[in-house]
Amino acid sequence: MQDRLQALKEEALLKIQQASDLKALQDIKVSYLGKKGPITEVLKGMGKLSPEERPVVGAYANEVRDAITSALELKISELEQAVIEEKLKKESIDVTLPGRPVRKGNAHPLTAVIEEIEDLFLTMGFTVAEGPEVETDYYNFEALNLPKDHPARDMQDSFFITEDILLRTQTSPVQARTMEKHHGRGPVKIISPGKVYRRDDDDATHSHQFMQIEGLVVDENVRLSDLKGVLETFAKKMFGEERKIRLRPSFFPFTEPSVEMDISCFKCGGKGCSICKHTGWIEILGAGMVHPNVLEMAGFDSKKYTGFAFGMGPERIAMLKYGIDDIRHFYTNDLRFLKQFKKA
Ligand code: 2NL
Repeated sequence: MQDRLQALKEEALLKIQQASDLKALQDIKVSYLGKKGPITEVLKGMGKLSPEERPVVGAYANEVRDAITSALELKISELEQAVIEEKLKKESIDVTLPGRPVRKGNAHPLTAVIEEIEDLFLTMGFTVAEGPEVETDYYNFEALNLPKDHPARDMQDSFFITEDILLRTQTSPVQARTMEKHHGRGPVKIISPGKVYRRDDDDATHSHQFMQIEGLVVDENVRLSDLKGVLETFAKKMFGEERKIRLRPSFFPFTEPSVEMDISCFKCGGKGCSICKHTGWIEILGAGMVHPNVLEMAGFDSKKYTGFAFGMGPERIAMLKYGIDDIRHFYTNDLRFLKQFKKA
């Protein structure tokens, strides 16, 4: 009986050794250790043995079963490990391969210029303020010292939606709204970039829709010299440290006094060329000291507070800076134009 068990053990261990998949091992398990398997058969026949032989054979039968069981378990885990390794090998990726190139776009030239100007004023302690493009007559005109029927309203021919609502003609309403929110307490120090609308026939230098950046500072003891200092810093940072500025008297209904600022020509340095129309100077922006009526209407005591404000057109600045000859290029989205402003 022991010989028979010994033979079964060797046969089973050999088959286990040779098995190449989990299914074959399962079959071996069933055929050797199952209820109808040879080992069970042997154990069933133990009744015929003498009482002395019985425990010896029983113990050996158990030993054979354990040996087969552990050989099966070992082989199963070997095969499972092999399956995992095979999978890992097949699915491995080469992390050193170069990736697929991502095509990078670039900011629209107007966006780039506006962000450059914003950054510049942020370094001088300004914050950026925004507001609605559809405005009331009050914020767009009246709060800025332009009562109904004031002749200066003609300077800004407008798109009215109703008698009282229009597309803003300037970003000044943002400044008026911001001042109101301060409830008569300074300081206010903001720039307001954004889209504005005026009734105009489109041509190389005019558009019915364009961008504007305005700035406003309101506090105690703000003077024209402060305006000059801030705008000179802006001109130098934007157009080169060697720029000179010049202020000429002008008129805006919301400022008094009002000025126009020129910069010395960055192309010819002041000698005269086609960019500066042979004057040596280029007009860049309008500015002035905030009109007392505007301060009072926004809730500021004009005896205590003074302020300066300015407004510029980013299109004009971008056209000068990059030598663009037609404002319509900014709005027609021709990729041959837009792609020229990719940064290196
Ligand atoms: C120009 C001129 C300017 C302002 C805008 C302003 C705003 C408030 C009060 C006073 Cl709330 N002024 N804005 C002042 C002077 C000039 O813009 O030529 N823009 C393109």
